[in-house]
Amino acid sequence: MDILVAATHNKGKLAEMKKILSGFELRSVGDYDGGVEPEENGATFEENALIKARAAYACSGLPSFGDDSGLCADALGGAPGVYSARFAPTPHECNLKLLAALADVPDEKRTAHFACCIAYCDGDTEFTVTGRCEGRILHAETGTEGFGYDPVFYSDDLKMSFGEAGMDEKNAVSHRGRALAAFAAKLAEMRKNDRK
Ligand code: ITT
Repeated sequence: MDILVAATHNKGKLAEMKKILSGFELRSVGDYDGGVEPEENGATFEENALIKARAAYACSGLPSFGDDSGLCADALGGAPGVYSARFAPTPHECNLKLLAALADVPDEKRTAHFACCIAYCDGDTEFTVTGRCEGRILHAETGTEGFGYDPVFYSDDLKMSFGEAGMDEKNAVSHRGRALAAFAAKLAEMRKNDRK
């Protein structure tokens, strides 16, 4: 089975990736880099995904991919966006800070989306794919499933918060699920071309 190194230290993300890329032996970059993470100083999800994929390839020497993702709230001009992971010290505090920032914002202006960019790097080839999902920010944390901002994000597709959705339900519509599906399709195309 082909090996792919996932440039993430986030266990929630890795679990979702393993489900969707089940045709690959997925390893975590943590098995190679001793926990050292590259500085995600890109201005876009795409730049950060490439930084992660290149760093994972540099330390593993194996085909690697990195994902950068985040939550963009329209009423906050797209924040926290690429700063989603650094918005506050813990995921719960991130949620509370977001809810406080939107405290006076009415329902119709609480629209938001999750975005995910996946970058692939194997020393020869690099490419990126993206996925997004639409919804809005709730008024309180709802549900205990998932991770990060899931409890405050109401999914337009699922008609419930990601915090209430099972992993399979979330993967079917989520930004990462969609980006991973596009990524899996690209990998399949590459494999097919390699065999020609
Ligand atoms: P790695 O860099 O090790 O992959 P990370 O948690 O720092 O892990 P990102 O840099 O991609 O990941 O930061 C994205 C943040 O956005 C993440 O920490 C969550 O707070 C949030 N996020 C991304 N996808 C999410 C999802 O599906 N559900 C909830 N929150 C999510």
